[in-house]
Amino acid sequence: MVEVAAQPGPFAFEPSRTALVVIDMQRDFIEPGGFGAALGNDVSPLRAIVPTVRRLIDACRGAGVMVVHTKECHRPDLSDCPPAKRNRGKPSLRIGDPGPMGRILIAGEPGSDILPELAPAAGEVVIEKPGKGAFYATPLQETLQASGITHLIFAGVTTEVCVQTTMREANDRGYDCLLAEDATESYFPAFKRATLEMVRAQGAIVGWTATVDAIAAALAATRA
Ligand code: TIU
Repeated sequence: MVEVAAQPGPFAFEPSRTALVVIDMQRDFIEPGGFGAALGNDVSPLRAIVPTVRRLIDACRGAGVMVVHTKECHRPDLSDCPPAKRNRGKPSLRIGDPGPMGRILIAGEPGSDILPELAPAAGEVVIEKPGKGAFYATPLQETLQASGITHLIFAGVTTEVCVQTTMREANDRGYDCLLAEDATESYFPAFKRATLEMVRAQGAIVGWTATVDAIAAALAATRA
């Protein structure tokens, strides 16, 4: 068993029954000209977490923790993009429109790619998801069950949208969840702060939070 110094208390897990879920570290959310920028956001704060996410991925790989990557994207014919999603708000480019990194949020386009620094390793699961939550309309639950996974560690973007939605979905499916505080980011600093607090409030109503240093130290201790 590994025990991480977390909030609101220690988070204990068996590495072989745990998966790291890296949410949507895609060019479309982190680089100019993608979906995040089209929504009117300054995307630059998100890039700052890339080395920390990388450190967490490496720590998990080294300890035998399964690594799963997700990508928010839609089929080229938009058959999995509800008009309510595509027509929401007043973005400069809508889902499916051509942009500088190809069509916005479309599977197979350069913008939908995971950042090269965080590229999935051979054999790692990549889940393409049409929604904010990674369990909705995807094979994630079956994939985790087939590997005997009971605990999940979360990283990625954005904290209060796709990360939090997926953590809540995971809770209802019976997983214990840990959010890596400095390996997640939001376009809105106040929303990130609030999400970390609401996740761990009420005795970890959604889950635990811990730093990547704390998670990596706990994983390294098991290998020593
Ligand atoms: N807009 C925003 O904050 N997020 C998303 O649209 N998707 C994810 O969080 N991945």
